[in-house]
Amino acid sequence: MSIATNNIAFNVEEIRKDFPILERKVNGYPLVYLDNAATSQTPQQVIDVIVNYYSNYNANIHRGVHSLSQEATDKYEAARIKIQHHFNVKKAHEIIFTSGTTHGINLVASGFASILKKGDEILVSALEHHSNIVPWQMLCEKTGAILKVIPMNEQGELIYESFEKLLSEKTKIVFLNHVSNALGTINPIKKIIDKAHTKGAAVLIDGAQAAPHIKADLQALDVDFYVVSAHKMYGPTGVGVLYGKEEWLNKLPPYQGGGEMIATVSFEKTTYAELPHKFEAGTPNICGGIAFAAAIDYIDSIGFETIARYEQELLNYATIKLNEIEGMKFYGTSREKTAVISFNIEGLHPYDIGTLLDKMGIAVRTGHHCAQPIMDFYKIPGTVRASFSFYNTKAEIDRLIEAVKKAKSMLA
Ligand code: C6P
Repeated sequence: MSIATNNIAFNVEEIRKDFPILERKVNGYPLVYLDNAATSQTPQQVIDVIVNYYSNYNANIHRGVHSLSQEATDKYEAARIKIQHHFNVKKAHEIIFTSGTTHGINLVASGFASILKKGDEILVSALEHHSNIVPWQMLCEKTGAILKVIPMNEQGELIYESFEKLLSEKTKIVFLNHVSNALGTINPIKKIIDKAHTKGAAVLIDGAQAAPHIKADLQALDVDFYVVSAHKMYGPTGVGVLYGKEEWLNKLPPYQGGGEMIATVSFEKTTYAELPHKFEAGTPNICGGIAFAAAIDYIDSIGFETIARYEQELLNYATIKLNEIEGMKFYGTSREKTAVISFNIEGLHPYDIGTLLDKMGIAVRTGHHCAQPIMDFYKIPGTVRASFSFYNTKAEIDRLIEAVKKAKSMLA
């Protein structure tokens, strides 16, 4: 299948050749990988960067005078700048390397312990992944701050009017995702950020599910913190970034102590390094950071506009086809959504469907998707979630449909 875009012709069959894993079989069937929201697959271009790092210049960074260390340091810092430009961030030191989204959120939540006092309020959306709930609950336990929840509607959208009512001078930070992992809903983050700022509240956006699909301009958004994971952006696991506005990062205390994050150490007193090193204790995932930048190059070589257009086409096709199956119920029907379909079939458990799909070579996620409050809202134990990427095809969606029908007849 090939679609015409501005001036590039996007040929999915050519793209698929970049992903060696898509060649493999699972349970005797060619793999249909529809679990991209959990982790995306890695193109050969990124795998090559990883192999090259360990084959040619593996060394610790920022500390050696020797050539390998210098080479690794240069590539790692170049990766930071690539990521800075990708997200249109003003200063490179506002990009902090982390092990992923979860790490980034914990870093900020833990730092806010020194800012919040008893009775302060923090607002969370009802659509969050556990990573963007639990660290804040822990913060509330520590500080006596109060967690308030912005509710959602049946379509899986935040109720903006409720957010306006909950927001007050007592609100110190608002945190929500750009895109819901369980439903695919794209949240109106710009509107929320601007409104929160009128009351002086900071805003943290969990961009884990948006980053593979939407190019966020962090200066235009005027967001205070934005967190992502490389492994959902065609990069490796164990690396991500936290963006923080310089003034906020200066206000927060270090998260972990150790090497790299200090200026001077004595038994009497330690002083901390400047940004970004203040938040980067210990040896980082050097290869991961460099490969993350390569993944961004890869995405850019296709282009976000092309990706969005193609993935929306897959989403529309899959939604229409799945909807023809009797007993089908979708969760998350927002008009603004990424290519994620969460569904159940009347009378069947999502886990049983997922297990049978796997037997037919189709990888989806089943369960609560680390978003139990969303499942509680719908009063269900979980859903089957098919999440699409630009390397998926309509033929693969046809296989999903046939497999769901087969699973249904087997379980009936
Ligand atoms: N969601 C999913 O299947 P980490 O594990 O730190 O890279 O990302 C955590 C995380 C945070 N926020 C959102 C919105 C997420 O979707 C995720 C990861 C995966 O939906 C694995 S649980």
